[in-house]
Amino acid sequence: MYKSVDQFMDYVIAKNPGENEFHQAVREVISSIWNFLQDNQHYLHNNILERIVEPERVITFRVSWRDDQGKINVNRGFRIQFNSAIGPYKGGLRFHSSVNLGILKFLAFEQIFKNSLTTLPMGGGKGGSDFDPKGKSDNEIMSFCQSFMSELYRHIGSNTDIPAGDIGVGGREIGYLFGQYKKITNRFLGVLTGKGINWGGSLIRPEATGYGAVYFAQEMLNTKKLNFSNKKVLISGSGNVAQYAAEKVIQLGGKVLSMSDSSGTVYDKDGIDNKKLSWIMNLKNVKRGRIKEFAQEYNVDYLEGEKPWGIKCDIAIPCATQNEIDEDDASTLIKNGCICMVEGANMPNNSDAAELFNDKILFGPGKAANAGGVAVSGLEMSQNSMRINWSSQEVDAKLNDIMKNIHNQCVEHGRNGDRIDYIQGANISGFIKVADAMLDQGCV
Ligand code: NDP
Ligand code: 2IT
Repeated sequence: MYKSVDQFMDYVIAKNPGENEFHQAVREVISSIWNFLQDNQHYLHNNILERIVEPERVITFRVSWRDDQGKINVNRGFRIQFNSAIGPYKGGLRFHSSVNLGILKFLAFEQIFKNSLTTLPMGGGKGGSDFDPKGKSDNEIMSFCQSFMSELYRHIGSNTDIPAGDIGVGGREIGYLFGQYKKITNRFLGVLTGKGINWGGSLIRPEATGYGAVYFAQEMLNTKKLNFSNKKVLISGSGNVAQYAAEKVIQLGGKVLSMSDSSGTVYDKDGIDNKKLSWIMNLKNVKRGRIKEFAQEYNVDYLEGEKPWGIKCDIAIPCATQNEIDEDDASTLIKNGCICMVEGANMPNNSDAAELFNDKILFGPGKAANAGGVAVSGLEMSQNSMRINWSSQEVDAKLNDIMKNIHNQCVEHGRNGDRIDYIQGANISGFIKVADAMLDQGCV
């Protein structure tokens, strides 16, 4: 039996060398549930810890595809089927040049607890490729997606593993992946979520992660009798999650001061309003341009190569990628008056930054705050099984309820005097359901 978090982490690190993001995600979960485990020794006696950090299955495969010049390119494809104790594996696909085994294992590990928090029956998985979609033609994206699915199809299924989008995978990619799955198997199944609305998709799935993060923030603010009205909000990223977080903040009367991409940040002192946001959506989703073009079009500041965290704000919603905020950024944000940090992205704060925020201000960890996306994916699966479609209002109301429920779970297991430790609350709640299911199902 492990005597300390450090001793357990020595085991994890020795067994998974070089997978830094995975170590980071595991350490966060294990340290925040450690005291709970000491009071609930049956989890330790049944060795749930070693079992829960070992993926049930890891699949890697070659993806060969032809570019527009006719040259054959090779990428690596992955699917991590981490835990199926409470439902079929469920989680997104990421296409980004940085993708490697350690990053996908961190994402799949987080997904186990996130999916558990949603209250829906979904296990944890993640996948993707080191394919870089930047600058690729539509035809090249399709060629890659078809080749990727030509191998992935044999490992997934509507009751086995249901992938969706993540960085670099949106509606266009899900369409090409679904088309290839259907062609190979001759089956029209709910085997992917984030599908187009005319062929099995759910209303509100594109909006769900961003909206859900803002609903979660509203719940956190509410514990202090605060709300979004007239609050200055920093958003990073300008993809799916960022766009709909911005849309909801604007609807609730907040002022969105920034958005960004990997090249830099736009700082709009007047606030990005609905008209400007729809310009950005067209830029990113249709023209596939850079955020700098927004600064040129609307004559606002462009901070080349910078992140938004030096700008004074009340609320920060990072929606780009992991470890985009370090301890210095966190100190600056707190010093500048930030009262609430909501993780739209997965693990956007490094460990030191997350700890600082969690001690000092309202801190919504990703596995709770961004669970709205996968929650509505779960609702898409339900609609597919029933062969019906719910209205936007119905799905949005269910999403709002789910985010409130996740907030309640964080309060239940994270209350510490008059303070709520959301990291502890989310991890303990997420863990109990999965660990109990593993115990029920025996030594598998
Ligand atoms: P998109 O691909 O739609 O957008 C990603 C955005 O983040 C882009 O603006 C991109 O800029 C920026 N970005 C990506 N990587 C980096 C990097 N290494 N450095 C700086 N900027 C970067 O992805 P999503 O909006 O779907 O995902 C954003 C985050 O939200 C991720 O952490 C994802 O895991 C998480 N998430 C997504 C969910 C979903 O349903 N889509 C659900 C829950 C969490 P550029 O174009 O220059 O690369
Ligand atoms: O990180 C995430 O939760 C996602 N990318 C969404 C996963 C999903 O299955 O909708």
